[in-house]
Amino acid sequence: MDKTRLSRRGIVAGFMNSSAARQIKIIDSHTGGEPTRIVVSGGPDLGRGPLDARREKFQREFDTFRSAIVNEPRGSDVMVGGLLVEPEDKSCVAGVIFFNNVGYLGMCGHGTIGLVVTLAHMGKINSGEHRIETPVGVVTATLHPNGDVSVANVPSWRAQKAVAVDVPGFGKIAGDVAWSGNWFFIVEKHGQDLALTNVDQLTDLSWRIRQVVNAQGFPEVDHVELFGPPAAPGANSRSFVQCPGKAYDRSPCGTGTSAKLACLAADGKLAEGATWIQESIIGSTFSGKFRWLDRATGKVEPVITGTAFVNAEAILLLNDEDPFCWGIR
Ligand code: PYC
Repeated sequence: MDKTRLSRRGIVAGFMNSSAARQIKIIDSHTGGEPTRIVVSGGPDLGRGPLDARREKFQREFDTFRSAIVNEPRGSDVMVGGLLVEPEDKSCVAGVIFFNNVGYLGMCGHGTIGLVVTLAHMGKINSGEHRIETPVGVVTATLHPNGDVSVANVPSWRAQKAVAVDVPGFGKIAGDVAWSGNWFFIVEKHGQDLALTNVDQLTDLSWRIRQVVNAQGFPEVDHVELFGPPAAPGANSRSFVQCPGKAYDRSPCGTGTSAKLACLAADGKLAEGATWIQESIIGSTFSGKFRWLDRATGKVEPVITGTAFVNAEAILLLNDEDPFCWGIR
């Protein structure tokens, strides 16, 4: 019997024969409050080859699958998915392609921490160092004996300092453009209270910033990060990070913290190896530090450390006859 599809004949006495639907095995976790859904099996076959090419194939041929996994009614705007794939680089324990409610990510820091804890939960890795392949390069993750995970991210740098933009309704704002596996616009002076009670205003401001930054010669920037004073004891800074699909990151954002570290390094505001504690808008924290790769180009290797918890193992059922099977988009 073909168990990959459910036909009308599978509807018996008002309930569906769900065993006949396409089955997708997932493991969910959250890292500092930000969810990650790893697709363990049942995902599209993207073949072999470099992960950036496989990500393109994912987008070109299987984008409905992305939406089915992370969008409502199974997911939400804040959910980040990760498709587990065979790595091309055999020194890696896994390959992963991260995606969200609107598209694909180069790297995802909170997602990599979630992936590492997921792989440990599956019995695939023990504590120690593990290389993981992403579409933008290999990252090295360390699962510590206490369950924390450190991720040495891809080379990161500030591409442009103090880009001035005129934001409708908010006025002139300046920010830095930085790469850390995703492109960020990083703003220190914005006049906003970085509080959960102010999320609607922060969302509105960040979205407007992104539109003007994109129009002003940086079409690649799809994450906006606002920084301010911390609330958590011992933290250096608090942030609000807006993701490409307008949801805000509940974690301090691994690639966002990496981009911030690259800017701090470029400004000489943080010494190589010194610890930076980044707090999220909900009060969760990552610790970060960096190592210089090339002072001339400003390239650093950021390392971020955080904690994730596995909170679900499930089989998603994709039934073509469900009008919202492929997600609400
Ligand atoms: O942790 O890098 C991150 C991230 C990117 C988007 C959401 N989280």
